[in-house]
Amino acid sequence: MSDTTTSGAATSGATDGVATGASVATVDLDAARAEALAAIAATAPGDADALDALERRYLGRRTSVAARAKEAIKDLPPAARPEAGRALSAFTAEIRAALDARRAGPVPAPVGPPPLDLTAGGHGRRRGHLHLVTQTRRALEDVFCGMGYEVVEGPEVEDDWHNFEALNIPPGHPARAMQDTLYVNLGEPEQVLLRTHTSPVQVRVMQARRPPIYVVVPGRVYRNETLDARHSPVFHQLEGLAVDRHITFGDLAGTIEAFVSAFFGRPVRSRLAPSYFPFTEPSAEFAAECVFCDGAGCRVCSHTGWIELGGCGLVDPNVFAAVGIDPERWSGFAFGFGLERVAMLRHGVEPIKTFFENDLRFLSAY
Ligand code: FA5
Repeated sequence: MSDTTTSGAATSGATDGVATGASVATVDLDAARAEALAAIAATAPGDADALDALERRYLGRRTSVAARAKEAIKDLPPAARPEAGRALSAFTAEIRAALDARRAGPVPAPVGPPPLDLTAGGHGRRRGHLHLVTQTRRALEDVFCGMGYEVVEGPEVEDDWHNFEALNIPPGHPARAMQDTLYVNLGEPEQVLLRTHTSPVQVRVMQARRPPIYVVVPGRVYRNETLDARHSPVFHQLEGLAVDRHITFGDLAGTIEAFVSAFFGRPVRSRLAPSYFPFTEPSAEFAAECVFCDGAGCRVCSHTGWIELGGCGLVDPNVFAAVGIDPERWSGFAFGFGLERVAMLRHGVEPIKTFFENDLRFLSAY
C-alpha cells in the first residue's frame, strides 16, 4: 500500500503533499514522496544545510509531513492503523535513504569495463609446461653439452640399412627378432621402418662427418613389444657416440659414471656387465646404483641394488668399415639408454604407461 488516508490531521497545502477534505484530512504520502525525492535530487550533492532543511520539512518531529501523518494515524479506526503505520515507515525510510545518499556526495560514475591500461603487467596467466620426458631429455642434453657433446637428431622413419645392416645386423640375424617393428609401405618391401633404436643416427653422423665426433642423439623409437611395467611399444632413447684417437673402454666407463652422477645431482656408482650388441665389441649393459635404497636392495631395483639403464660398448670395426672410417686410426664408444627408464628412476614413476596416459594429476605433478 502506498497511500495512507487518515482523518483529523491538519494540512498546510498542496506543496506539502497534503490534501484536505471537508471533515477528513488526507495526507497524500505518494505525492509527498514524489515531491521530496524531486527536491532532494535538485539539491547540490553534499549541500548539508539544504538537505537538513528538507529532512526537517518531510521527516521532522513537529510539523513535517511524517509528523502530521503520524498524528492522523491516531485518529484512524484501530483496524486501519497497522496498515497506515507500515506505509508511513516505508515513506520515512525511502526519504531518509535518499537524503543520506545525497549527503554522501556525487554519485560515482556507472561501473563499466575498466579502462585499458597498456602499461599494466601480466596477471600470472597459467601456461602449460614441458612433459617429464622432455624435461629429462633436456637435463641430459645439458649434462652432455657440458662434457663437450653436440646434440643431433635423426629420422624416426628409417631404412633397413641404417637401422640394421650398417650396424652389423644383417637380414636373418637373431638381434632383429628382439627389435621387431612396424614397416612402412614405401619403396622395396620391408626396407622402410619405424626405427627401433637411436643407433642408426650413429651411422648417419659417421657418414656425414669425420672424427673426432662427440654427439648425443635423443629421440623416439618404436618396437613391437607388449606393454608392461617397464616396457612400452613407443619410448625414447638417448644415444651417445664418441670417435677419436685412442678411445678406450675406460673412457666409456668414466663417461657413464660422470653423466649418471651429474644427472642425479650426486655421486652415483655405475656398473658395467658383459653383454652383446652386434654393433659394439666388447659390449656391456650399464646399470646405476639404485637411488631409492643406495644399493642396499629394494622393490624398485628387484632387490639387486642396481637398476639397468642401457647398453654400450666400443664401436665395432665392421660399423667403421660400413661408414668409411679407418678402424686402425680411430676408435670409439657408443651407448644408448631409455629416457623413460632414467626418469622413472629419478622421480619414482611407475609404471611406464604413466608417461603416455596424459593424466593431468601426473602431468601437473612434474
Ligand atoms: C639398444 O637399443 C641399443 N641400441 C643400445 C646401444 C647403443 C648399445 C649403443 C650399444 C651401443 P636395448 O634394446 O637394450 O639396446 O635398449 C636400450 C635401453 O632402452 C634399455 O636398457 C632400456 O633402458 C630402454 N628400453 C628398451 N626397450 C624398451 C621398452 N620397450 N620400453 C622402454 N624402454 C626400453
